Amino acid sequence: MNLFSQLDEELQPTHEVLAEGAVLMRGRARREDGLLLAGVEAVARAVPFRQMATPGGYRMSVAMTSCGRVGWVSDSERNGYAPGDPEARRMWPGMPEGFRELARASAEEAGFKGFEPDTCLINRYQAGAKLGLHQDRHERDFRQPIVSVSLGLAAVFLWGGFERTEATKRILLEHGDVLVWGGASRLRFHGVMPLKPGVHERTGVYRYNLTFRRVG
Ligand code: MD6
Ligand code: FE
Repeated sequence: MNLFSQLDEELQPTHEVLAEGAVLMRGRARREDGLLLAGVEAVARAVPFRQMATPGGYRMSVAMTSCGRVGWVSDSERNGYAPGDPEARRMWPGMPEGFRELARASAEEAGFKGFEPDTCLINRYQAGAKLGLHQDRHERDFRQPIVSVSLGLAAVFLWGGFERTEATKRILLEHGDVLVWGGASRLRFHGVMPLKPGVHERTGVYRYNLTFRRVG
């Protein structure tokens, strides 16, 4: 290995194609982590994280908030996108500085040009929190990808197929990893295994996941 390829490896986040339309860019957002975490903090000051109820009558172990034109709302009656949090009686704040640009640039690097997210959902996990297998299908146009950014403690992501019962692959998502998925992979089932307890130097006992979407 010469000096240049060594430098190249350190500077270029790796692009790993998981399946058609799905690209994992390890470490892609690491150098922007300060900006992103400051943004998360600002959003949570406007509309605090909370563990929402599900239409099935459960309480999610993951706490959520959102920013952008719309955000995610779930309660015992319904779930979907809404302009604000009905419990906080607040509109979602705008996307913090740098969010939109990171999403747009990451999508483009993965082959999705012209991605203009209108929301960013923010998930906060603490030890034991998990997300069951699901598809993301409340957005209008499935030709638009989703850009997912992981911060803080690492989590095991379950990467499935197009039926809930299909076998899943396990992918470790670490601080700064960006996963862009769309195209043929857009409706794959996926989830997150219970978070292992730990302490991360940037986020303490939490893992955050930001998903940028174009809802409509
Ligand atoms: C998470 N992510 O990583 C949960 N959905 O905490 C998701 O559910 C997700 O990462 C759609 C696209 C990318 C994702
Ligand atoms: Fe999802």
